[in-house]
Amino acid sequence: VTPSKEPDPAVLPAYGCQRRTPLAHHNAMLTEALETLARDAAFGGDETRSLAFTRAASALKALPWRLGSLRDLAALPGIGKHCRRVIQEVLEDGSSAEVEAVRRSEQYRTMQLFTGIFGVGTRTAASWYQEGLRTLADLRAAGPRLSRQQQAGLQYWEDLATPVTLAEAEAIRELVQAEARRILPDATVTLVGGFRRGKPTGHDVDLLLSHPEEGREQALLGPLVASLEQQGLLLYQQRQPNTFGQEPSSSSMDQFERCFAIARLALPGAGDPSARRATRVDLVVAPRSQFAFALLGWTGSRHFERELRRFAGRQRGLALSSHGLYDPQRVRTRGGTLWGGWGAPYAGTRAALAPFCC
Ligand code: DCP
Ligand code: MG
Repeated sequence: VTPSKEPDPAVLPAYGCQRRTPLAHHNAMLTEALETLARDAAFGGDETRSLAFTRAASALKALPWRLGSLRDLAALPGIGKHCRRVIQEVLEDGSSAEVEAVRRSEQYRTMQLFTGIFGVGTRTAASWYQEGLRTLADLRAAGPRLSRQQQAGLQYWEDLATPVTLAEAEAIRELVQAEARRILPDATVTLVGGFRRGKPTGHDVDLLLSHPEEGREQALLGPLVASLEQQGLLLYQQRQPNTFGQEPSSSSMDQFERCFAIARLALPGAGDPSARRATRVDLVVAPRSQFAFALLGWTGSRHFERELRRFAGRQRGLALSSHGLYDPQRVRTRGGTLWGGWGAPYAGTRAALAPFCC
């Protein structure tokens, strides 16, 4: 493919969800620089700026050649002035002074460390930083009031900071499925998240649970978690009920029944059979009728999902969530917020999603 000098939707369509984005791409140095700035902007609470950097990185990941000069940038959609400046610096000098300064800064490093703890979001991490806390030892000693989830995150930090491998994720999926099928013989357990996108490692194991018969899945998670706990396989678990159709959805999070857990599992292939490590596991339960959308929504990446929803809204006039694809004209709202009780899903669901599902 020859680089074009004009934005060329045939080479790089405008929406991230329309582009083929391989795991191993041609512009890693540039995308890592831009993603550092995206994270830094998010740490500072500036989501709009963060999204601009993420968008630029996403376009570069999909570019089927190595960007050689700024002129070639014309072919890419939505790259602003600031991004161009950073890209130019990296192309000319091999690195960007701004990005290097961010990477060295105490604030960025501390925010990376704190937001990497299970249960700690950007706002909490920022407030700890403002209080002068800098290390895990500071958190343990000075002890801001930690939630049960954060305590577990801190306690098992070392294990949880070690990437989970695909072999470990598969082993956990099999164990959970065997246990689920003891409770409901036809239960299904699907590995989603980054592993479903072909990543060789991840920060957690995302599992989507379902049952071929609508409604039967409701009897699954309680007994499953109890049984895993009884066997000493869970170090932490926190369950949330399904709230679909019951209350307004306040965040971008879906409303499925779920369990955030830390599992304590044997390491596949470890010489010592008692060798175990703590691993973050998310169990999400979807009824059959919503399974396709849950699978799509939980496969990620976050940016792909965001772009898919933007595409659905702007290009098709439809509202997409992990629960379904809806005609907004028929969606009920409460206080202006879309909520779970959305009425009947859009009739053309399968046809509308087909180009993006596979
Ligand atoms: N997801 C989402 N919005 C959220 C939470 C999750 O769209 N608020 C989707 C997209 C994610 C997927 O669920 O890709 C799983 O979430 P993770 O945070 O586990 O992300 P990944 O699995 O992609 O990354 P990692 O490999 O680090 O686990
Ligand atoms: Mg994951």
